[in-house]
Amino acid sequence: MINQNNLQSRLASKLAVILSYITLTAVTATSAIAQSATSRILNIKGVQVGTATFTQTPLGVKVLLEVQNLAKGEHMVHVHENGKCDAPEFKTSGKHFASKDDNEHDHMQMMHNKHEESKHKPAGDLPNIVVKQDGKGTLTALLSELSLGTGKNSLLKKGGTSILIHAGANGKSTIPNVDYKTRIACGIIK
Ligand SMILES: [Cu+2]
Repeated sequence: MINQNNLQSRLASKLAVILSYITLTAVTATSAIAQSATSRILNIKGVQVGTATFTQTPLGVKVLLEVQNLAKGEHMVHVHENGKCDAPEFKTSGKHFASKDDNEHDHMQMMHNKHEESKHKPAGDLPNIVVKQDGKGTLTALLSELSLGTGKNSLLKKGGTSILIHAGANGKSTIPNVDYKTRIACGIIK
């Protein structure tokens, strides 16, 4: 016959082990900075045309962008300042995402020389993606001034951010009769 007290104490110690495990898991999960984020990129019709993955590294956020079913040629790609993608114009995604340092930098530049436009690119600007004949393209890049942390320069900041693909680059459009700056696809970064 099993002693009732003995059984109770054995159950209690088992419970203690389970509880400490749960606590440990919870602490680990909440204290860690998000190490990666992703984005499903949709065109103006709501069809997915790309995926972006963002990974935190000591040097900044590494970006891998893969697209399909886009017009052949060079397309501008930027992180925009709002986590919104309302088709068909994607205006709600806002302007290019600039870090706080960018704004200070631009201000200093303007103070220094009012007539010369700042050459410093917003922190969220990526290199152009080149789409091949088959409609596919891949881009890897590093956003050195941005993070996936909790600060103002985070891609996961309050209000979110988005990744935008434009119709062309360097004044050239990939789509006939469509301005090269036209926003053709958008994905919220989560
Ligand atoms: Cu843009």
